[in-house]
Amino acid sequence: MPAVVVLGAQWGDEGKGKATDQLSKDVDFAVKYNGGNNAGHTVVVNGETFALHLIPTGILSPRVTPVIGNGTVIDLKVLFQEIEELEMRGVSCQRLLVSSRAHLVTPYSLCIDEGSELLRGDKAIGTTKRGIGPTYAEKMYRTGLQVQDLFDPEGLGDKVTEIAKLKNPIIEHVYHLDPPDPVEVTAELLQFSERLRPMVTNTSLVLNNALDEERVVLFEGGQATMLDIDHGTYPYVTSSNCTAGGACTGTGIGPTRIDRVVGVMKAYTTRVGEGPFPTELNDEVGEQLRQLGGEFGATTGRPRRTGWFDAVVVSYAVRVNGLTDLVMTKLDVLSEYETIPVCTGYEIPGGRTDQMPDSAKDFAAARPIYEEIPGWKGSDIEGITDWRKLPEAAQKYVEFVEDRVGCRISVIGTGASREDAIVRH
Ligand code: 2SA
Ligand code: GDP
Ligand code: MG
Repeated sequence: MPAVVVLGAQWGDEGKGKATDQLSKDVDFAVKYNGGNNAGHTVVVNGETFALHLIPTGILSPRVTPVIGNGTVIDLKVLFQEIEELEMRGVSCQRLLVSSRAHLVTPYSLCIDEGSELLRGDKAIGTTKRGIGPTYAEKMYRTGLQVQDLFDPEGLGDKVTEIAKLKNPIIEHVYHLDPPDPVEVTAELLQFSERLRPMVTNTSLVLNNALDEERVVLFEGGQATMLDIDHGTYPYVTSSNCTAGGACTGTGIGPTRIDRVVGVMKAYTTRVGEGPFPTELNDEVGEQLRQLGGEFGATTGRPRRTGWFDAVVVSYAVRVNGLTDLVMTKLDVLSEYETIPVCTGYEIPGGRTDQMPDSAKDFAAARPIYEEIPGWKGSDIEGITDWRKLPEAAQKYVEFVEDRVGCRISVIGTGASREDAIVRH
């Protein structure tokens, strides 16, 4: 498997961190292709918990070279904090490479994320307030700052002044926040440039050369299919391409180089932030799932919304990403139920469907149609690593989901630790 993409098949927090960590033992390069420090990937190694944000999860495996690709947005202060924290815990960040074309999150973007969410009131997106959307907006508006700008102090100053000219009137008069001073912002950015310099390179060239030499490259998706700017539940999405295509545009490799696309999904569903969620449980069952699954944001600590597994969502993810395999995580969390509902279709204004509605209005109105699958209540499956040791009802649950989403489930998670998984294929 020279090039494999690992991405979220639902609304994020499916356990991509753990899934990529498990694959990392055979990997040479681990590449982040989208998003920034809105991401939170949790990996438990020998009882120690690591939460990765900007740095690829692959950093935890000594043989892996971690790469932050051009499709990402970087808050330098957060990046160096993360590096320091990892180094203090004995994880070396010496190997980290950063694309010279990645974009920089500035205090202007942080102010706009904060201000616009506040001003939008009940129409807010529920962002992580890490400046992600405004930084991608700057990129598309062609006034963004790239990593390489850090090595041209005069040019950087001019660019920051230009951003301040365009953004500060809005920050001050519309959002009523203190407008950042461009001279201070430039100085703050420049204070990181010499520390960053040894990591900065043409990562597209590095990765293409690595693939030419048949080295194994793993592309780590941030957020998820349903949060993708093009294919997600727009406007309740993040501002990057989380789907498989993003691995190409976000790193500078061609689609013909990708061999496998692995989607990670929970055995149920969660979402953090606003937006439609047909199988959401707004009752004590939802609260129980949240507690059993420990469903709280790995970056913001926000309680995640919870609901039953939605096969319409995941079969859509299979289609838009061209998934070759699925990883099902957190099957152990479902051990408390007599029967487990699985959504296999929706009632929408035009009738019944088992396809993701193309219209946002139809999706917002979708009512789930459930099939009840017998549970394995009373059997503790935590830590099981052998398929044959899973209770038959749990095997049937996995096979039912596999059939409804139309993609093989190659790995099943049975606990948070690195080794808690059943590998089937
Ligand atoms: P943003 O900040 O502009 O990307 O927010 C836009 C939407 O994207 C959602 N989003 C996420 N959803 C799930 N997990 C994410 N990472 C953290 C985690 C989230 C946290 O791992 O738990 O800690 O709250 C993530 N990042 C962005 C976000 O909720 C908005 O709906
Ligand atoms: P990511 O953003 O997709 O990497 O996922 P997060 O790390 O934000 O959230 C997933 C959570 O589930 C983390 O706390 C993981 O430690 C945990 N986790 C992953 N796989 C499993 C599993 O199979 N069982 C259990 N119980 N927890 C898991
Ligand atoms: Mg997460």
